[in-house]
Amino acid sequence: METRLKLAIQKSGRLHDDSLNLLKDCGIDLKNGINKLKTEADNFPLEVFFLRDDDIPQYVEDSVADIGIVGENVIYEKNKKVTVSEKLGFGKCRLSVAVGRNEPYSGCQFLANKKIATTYPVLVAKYLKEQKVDAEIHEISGSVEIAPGIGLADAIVDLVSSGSTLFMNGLKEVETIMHSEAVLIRQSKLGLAQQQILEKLLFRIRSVRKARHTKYILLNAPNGKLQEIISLLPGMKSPTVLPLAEPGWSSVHSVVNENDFWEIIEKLKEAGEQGILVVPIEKMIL
Ligand code: PRT
Ligand code: ZN
Repeated sequence: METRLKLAIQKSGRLHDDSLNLLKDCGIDLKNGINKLKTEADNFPLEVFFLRDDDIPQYVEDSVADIGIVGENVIYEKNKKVTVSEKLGFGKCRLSVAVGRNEPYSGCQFLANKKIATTYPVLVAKYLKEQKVDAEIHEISGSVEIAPGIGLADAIVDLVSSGSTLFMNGLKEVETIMHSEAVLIRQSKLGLAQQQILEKLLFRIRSVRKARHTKYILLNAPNGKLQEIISLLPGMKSPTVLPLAEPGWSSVHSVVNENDFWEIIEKLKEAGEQGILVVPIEKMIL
């Protein structure tokens, strides 16, 4: 039987769609049946398990799954023996301490002898130990943000992304314990065949992620301005310059990183460029 790599992803929740989209962008088509416990890919040696995110590190540690996609917050809370192979750039959030909006918070000593509600008791205990603060940790399983309002705790530690949950519950964020994003984890004892499939998958993931952060731009310029324009465009190696049918004009093509994109466009406009075409890149093989 053909060797397949077993991947565990979240069954439903915040990481589910982005995990499936990543596979899709990697050109991996899953058979129908994502409502089941597992499915397989049609065109890549991959089997996909759908699980609760909390269970994924354990399944990977136990080699039931070879690899998994899960938030860093879950890995470090569960403290399992798994290796992080790649950051995936989605599911970004932070684990933060929050207190009532009107509390006179001036530093983490405020938490001394207070009750802290959280679903992350391991990470909170580690943080309090590092900060040399003695506090009481109340582990609860959900709706942490309502704990101060109902008198269950003086502070909470929870995941925050936009901050609106804290705001709506009259809380303010006062410390960040860790930043987290979805990562690809692997078990420690992968066989050679699985290792090779993982390398192929990682190669595709990196190409997709590079492309997501990069744009392809095309513009036409009079030859007299080419040097100035080329100096503004980094490109993968150097921009491509092609002659246009109209004498004295060229077409310039280049690849621009998302972070520098607007700055470069502004400079090109200052240099007199107008007809700039920007297109997304599907994959980048470097
Ligand atoms: O059912 P299962 O156990 O699989 O799912 P779950 O309910 O435990 O997890 P889920 O789907 O809520 O989150 C999965 C992962 O997404 C987390 O482990 C994080 O790595 C990541 N993630 C990113 C988040 C958030 N952002 C996030 N904002 N997980 C939870 N939240 C919650 C937070 O707990 C709080 O209730 O969203 C609320 C705050 O959001 P804002 O935007 O109001 O700040
Ligand atoms: Zn969960």
